[in-house]
Amino acid sequence: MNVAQKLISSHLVSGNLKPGGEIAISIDQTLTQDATGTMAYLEFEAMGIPKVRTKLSVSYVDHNTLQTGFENADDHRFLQTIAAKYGLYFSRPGNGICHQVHLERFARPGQTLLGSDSHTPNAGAAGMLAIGAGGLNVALAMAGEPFYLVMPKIVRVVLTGKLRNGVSAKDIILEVLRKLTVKGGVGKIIEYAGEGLKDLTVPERATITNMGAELGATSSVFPSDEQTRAFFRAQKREADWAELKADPDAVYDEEVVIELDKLDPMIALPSSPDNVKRVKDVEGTPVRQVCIGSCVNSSYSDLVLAAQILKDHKIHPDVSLTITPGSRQALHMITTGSALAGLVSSGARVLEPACGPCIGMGQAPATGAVSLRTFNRNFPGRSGTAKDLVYLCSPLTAAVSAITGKITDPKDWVKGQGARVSLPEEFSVDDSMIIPPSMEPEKVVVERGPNIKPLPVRGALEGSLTAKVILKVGDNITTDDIMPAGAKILPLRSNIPAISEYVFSKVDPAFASRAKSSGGGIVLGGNNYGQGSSREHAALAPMYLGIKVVLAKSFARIHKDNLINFGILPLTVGADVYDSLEQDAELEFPSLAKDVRESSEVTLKDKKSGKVHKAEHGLTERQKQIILAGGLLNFVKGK
Ligand code: MIC
Ligand code: SF4
Repeated sequence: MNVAQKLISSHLVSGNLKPGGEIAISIDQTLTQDATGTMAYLEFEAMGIPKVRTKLSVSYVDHNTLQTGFENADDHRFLQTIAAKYGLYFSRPGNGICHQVHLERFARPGQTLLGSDSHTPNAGAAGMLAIGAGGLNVALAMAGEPFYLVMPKIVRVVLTGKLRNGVSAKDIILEVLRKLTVKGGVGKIIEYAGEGLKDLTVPERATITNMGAELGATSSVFPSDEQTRAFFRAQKREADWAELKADPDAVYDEEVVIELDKLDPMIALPSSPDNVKRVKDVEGTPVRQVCIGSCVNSSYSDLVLAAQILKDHKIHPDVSLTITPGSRQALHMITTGSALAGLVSSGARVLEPACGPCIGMGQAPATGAVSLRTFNRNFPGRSGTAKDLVYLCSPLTAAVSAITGKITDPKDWVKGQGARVSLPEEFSVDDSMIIPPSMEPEKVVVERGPNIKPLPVRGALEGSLTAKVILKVGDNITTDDIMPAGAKILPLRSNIPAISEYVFSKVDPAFASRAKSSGGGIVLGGNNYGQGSSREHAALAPMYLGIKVVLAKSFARIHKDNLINFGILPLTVGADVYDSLEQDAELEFPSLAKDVRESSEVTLKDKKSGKVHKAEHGLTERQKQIILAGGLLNFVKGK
């Protein structure tokens, strides 16, 4: 067996390892972050279970740390008190980004982790099976239920040779994205192998598994080897380490080879993580902002690497440089070493350990300005500026370009000097900002601010339906398009009526009012609809507005699950049907519930042309029951 198969088979509750079928796996650990966590805990509370039933569950605060009003602070209090009451660890605001902290302090080789954030596979760097999912799926896992998914194909990515000076882990994953695209990983687990692994430290591996999310992959995983052991030793928890390797005769469904010694520094151009070119190809492009951080590139080593470049220079007068450490541990270590001094003297603006600019929580770039970021996503407008020009690259490329003021290939710059940072012998370990669950849970009172509104639910699926296509969109629509984030909208994550006003607001500002005035409707999308984040608000808020069906050429995994979880029927249509339907088309589904129950296809009629089409639902038996019940909560209550 390969590593992924070993992880799955040791947790298999139902199904088998043949790709394409539905399986269920038991979940050892869960994580949530604040922007998805408030809903997840409201959902968990609704299940009436006194204490989480996982080996470990952690609630992080990292997204909504900008407190421009009472909302985020209220949510933090809610999350802290609910964690204390229900047996969760609570990582306080300022302690760092969930994925960074989880890897440092909680990841365990051989175990499973389900997180309500799409970059949860970050922990795959430590030989875990780590999967991102909607908050409701995570709430069910906390209740001890298994997680259902389609058994993925396993892709082996073989890394041969050694990285050259100036080339780093970020360039590896950007190259994988260039080859496979943002939909190339859908229905797959990416497993890394080959001699190139020997030199890759766990934080470097995490850069690669983290951004597997951008491939649409179910997860990404590395074996657990001596590098992993060294990381656990340095984190002072070697006892948590266990070896996990593929058998020598392991088989894979697909294979990709990356020759590390031929790899160049890579860069994703606006505005998709797979729009990847060599840095050389865009060298000289003037840069106005450089941001180093986000869960993909904010480890201690990333920051030290940037500091090594920046310490003897001043940043270009036209560049604003921000540094966001991924965790308090990383911040503490650059503070006690000399790295922070080097960064500060270069002119960097140092932000608190959190998601920050990655999710549009400040640092929106200037109009028409190129922003060079070490982040994982550059979806249009995500930075907070309309028509933004965000490029994604490694910390090395970012640091060098901050000095020159234009996109610069770091390979030429770092030439003779060492451009790697080895793993420290010891990380500075201080878990005092992680609060353990209360010893007297019955005495804990859950604090609920006025921003926390109850969860809306819908009724059972309609027997028949007539509704209008109220929006037609193209390929690769992201959840940032459907339910934007940023400093203004994120604080409304625990208030569905309020946040629903912003559904599709960047694509079509009249969407919410049109949905309300037409009593709901249908959305028509192209390929890979709903790529990107795990935010269930991208399903929950449209459901609140009355959206009943999404027709698309294909769907991204997590968003499809979220649609089903909240009773919106995802239907797949061919290119001919997509082309023939205009926005405003009125569609009739004469036997909606019956079709879902009894067939794999749903019949729909275009009222204007009179044409009858078939759309596939591809739902498993369990998913059919969920959709018919009007969503997962109704389904669970019914059980
Ligand atoms: C993101 O990177 O888009 C987020 C914000 O972390 C999301 C979660 C969310 O929207 O709360 C994700 O990746 O799942
Ligand atoms: Fe936070 Fe950005 Fe990572 Fe999402 S991708 S968890 S917003 S740092």
